[in-house]
Amino acid sequence: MALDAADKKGQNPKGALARQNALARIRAAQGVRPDVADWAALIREGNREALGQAITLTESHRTSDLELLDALLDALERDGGHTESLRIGITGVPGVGKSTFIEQFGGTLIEQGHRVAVLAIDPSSSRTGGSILGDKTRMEHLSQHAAAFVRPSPTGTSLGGVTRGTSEATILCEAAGYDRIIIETVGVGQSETSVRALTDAFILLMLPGGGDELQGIKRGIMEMADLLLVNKCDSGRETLAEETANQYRKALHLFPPNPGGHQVEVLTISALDAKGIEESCTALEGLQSKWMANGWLDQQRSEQRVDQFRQHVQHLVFIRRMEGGEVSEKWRKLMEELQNGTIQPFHAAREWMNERMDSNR
Ligand SMILES: Nc1nc2c(ncn2[C@@H]2O[C@H](COP(=O)(O)OP(=O)(O)O)[C@@H](O)[C@H]2O)c(=O)[nH]1
Ligand SMILES: [Mg+2]
Repeated sequence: MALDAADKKGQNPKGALARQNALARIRAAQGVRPDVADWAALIREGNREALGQAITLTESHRTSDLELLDALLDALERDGGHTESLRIGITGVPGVGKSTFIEQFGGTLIEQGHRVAVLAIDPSSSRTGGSILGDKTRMEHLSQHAAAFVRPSPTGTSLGGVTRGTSEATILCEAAGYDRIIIETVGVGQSETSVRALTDAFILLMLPGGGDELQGIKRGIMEMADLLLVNKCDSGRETLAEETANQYRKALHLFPPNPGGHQVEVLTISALDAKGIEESCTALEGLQSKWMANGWLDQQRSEQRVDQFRQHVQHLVFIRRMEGGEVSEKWRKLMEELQNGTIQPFHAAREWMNERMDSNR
């Protein structure tokens, strides 16, 4: 940041020029391998464009991109200087106010001196061709802040799960000096479990009322949460919100003990009126210090690394075997048989795998 400011004032024209050249090389690097050391240095300096382009690699399935990503992560790793980060997952049904909350919460974290990266998993639907929830994932205010980096990432038809690459995007953001990484889930389907597996703390947002039916949120998701926030506690819903919070507090007593060894708190907030945001930050800080003291933060991350390794192996094996396969005669034949119902999906998959194993040998 300080470097950027100096550059803008023309105090460091030589450095600015070198960085501009490096960026131009990264931009132009189609087919040509950009200089990974330069790229890593730009990310370390907090250059947004360099970070953005690196995150784009995490969304790619091309072997050459993944090789580049690997080299980049390696260069960043060797640089050392890791920030003490907290990775925070935010979940809740669509419309509960996740994006609105992140705008406020992120703003408060910045006021407290943190640098905030938001990886919003944008539910751009392959069916509607656009985001179901409008433009909220852009987080207009937060994204304009110098200490924030907001990156919507398409879930679309992602091969290998909604969040493949999100763990690498997190590492890239941390290397760029962001110490609060917020990941917003789509709030539908599988994304909660995958985001939970990438984060230190998981926050569940709920609506006032209907507490006993768990509002379509599966019990399993409530069990994953470290902090519960009843949002929209405003516009005459205050009493209802408090009642709902109490119902959840009671329900939580029946849950198995949390592996982090903490009592899950339930707070009432209004993301719209910025009520209860500081309390949410305080609750989270409390969890972080508790987990640092009892070792849960390290233990959980260690388990997550092993878990991610397994997933990456599966994914890499999959794309290696698939390479070019979709255009083959065998693939077309199996597709036809599947569509006609003359072959069972499991059998077709096994036949495909066997053929690929032979041809890749
Ligand atoms: N009254 C009220 N409305 C809110 C609050 N938080 C969010 N909203 C509104 O709820 C709608 C959905 O919010 P959004 O943040 O996009 O929800 P998301 O789908 O969970 O990300 C928007 O129209 C928001 O303005 C709140 O605390 N109170
Ligand atoms: Mg949203």
